[in-house]
Amino acid sequence: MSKLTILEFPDPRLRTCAVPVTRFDAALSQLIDDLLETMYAAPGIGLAATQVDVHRQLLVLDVSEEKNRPLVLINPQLLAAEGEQVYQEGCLSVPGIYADVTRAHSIQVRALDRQGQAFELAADGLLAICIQHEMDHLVGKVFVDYLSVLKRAMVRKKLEKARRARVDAGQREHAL
Ligand code: GNR
Ligand code: NI
Repeated sequence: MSKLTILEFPDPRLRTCAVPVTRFDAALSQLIDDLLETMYAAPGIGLAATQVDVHRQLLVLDVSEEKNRPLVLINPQLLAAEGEQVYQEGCLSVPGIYADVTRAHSIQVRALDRQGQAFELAADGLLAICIQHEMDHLVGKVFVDYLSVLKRAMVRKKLEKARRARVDAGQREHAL
């Protein structure tokens, strides 16, 4: 198992559209385990392969309190969506930024598991939010895309400032 590096907005690679998974082999199983390890370590409640620069339709989730209910969705398809809910979202690819996003309240999804077996899942609440958030990543979408142009510009500025502060801290350390 190994922890993978998570891409950060506005990295253009986050805009890549993922292709379907076609091979259900040991390499895929390893990738799934690495995604889960990376998600739990972050810590996060979901992670899409796009975020670790692997552009295949694969995502992992765990919205349980005890962090013992891993879910794996491969080639997910939205079958139905109903209602609305607003939730303050965050993203491991947009660290330190939180904003309200409106999404469907309940969804029905069809996906494949790690063996390539099809299954259907009905979700509402946080699980539905998380699945929609991760499926967005697979088509190159990030939650800040739902914000106004002005708010998105503010997010960009805030992240750039944080990045500069990190670089400066690194250089000071280097000078010592
Ligand atoms: O860890 C995460 N928390 C979260 C909170 C509210 C709405 C969505 C999420 S997903 C996020 C992990 C992540 O970035 N997945 O892509
Ligand atoms: Ni995200």
